[in-house]
Amino acid sequence: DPVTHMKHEVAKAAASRVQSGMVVGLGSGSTAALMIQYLGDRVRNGELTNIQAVPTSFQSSVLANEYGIPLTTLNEVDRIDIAIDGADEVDPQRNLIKGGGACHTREKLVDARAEQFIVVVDSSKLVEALGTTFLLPVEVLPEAYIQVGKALEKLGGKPELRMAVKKAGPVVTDQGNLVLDVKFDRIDQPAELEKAINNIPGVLENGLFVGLTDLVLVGEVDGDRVSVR
Ligand code: DER
Repeated sequence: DPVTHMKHEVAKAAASRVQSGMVVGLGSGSTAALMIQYLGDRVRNGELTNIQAVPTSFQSSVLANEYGIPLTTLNEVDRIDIAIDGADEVDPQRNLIKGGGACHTREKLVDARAEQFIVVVDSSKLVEALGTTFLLPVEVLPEAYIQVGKALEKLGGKPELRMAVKKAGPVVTDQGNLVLDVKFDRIDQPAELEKAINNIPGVLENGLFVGLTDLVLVGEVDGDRVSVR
């Protein structure tokens, strides 16, 4: 289907930008998963040598192991040359909402540290303003989710606890925390809202990625074209 085709095109385009010797941040989600697969192909066919990858989730670690991409950790590298990750929304200033896969805490650590942070999306993720098509994910300490929810309401949000599908009860993140998905009508000041939310006691991280994106690769509906923003 066209969306899957777009995801493949941008994932391949992003993976082709990785050069031998690089330290690469591996994003999470379905588009990043395809990128990891293309990267693995390039490692396996000998095109790419001595790269090291920093994962952003259990998902990206498992995929890297599956495709033979050598893994390292944030504390062992002195730089990240390029990070490639998906997004749930991209606004005209290239600010993002991420966290659809509940991986945004480690994603922001890696994406913010990278010399070049490349976002890979299909065109359905492009929005005029953040918050218009996607709830804002907030990772919270389990013992604080009710009081954090109340603080988010004071900021104008409507929080709901993210429930799991293949596990009874709420989604548990790779860090052992819970996720509140918060409805904001339209986020016109993402930088301010990101700071206000992360200042609430009990919040680990929220899905607003402001001023971090260097390049957005967009899979266009007309098939093979990948546009750059
Ligand atoms: O959870 C995440 O942040 C993912 O990167 C998400 O934002 C995009 O996932 P998708 O590529 O499966 O739509």
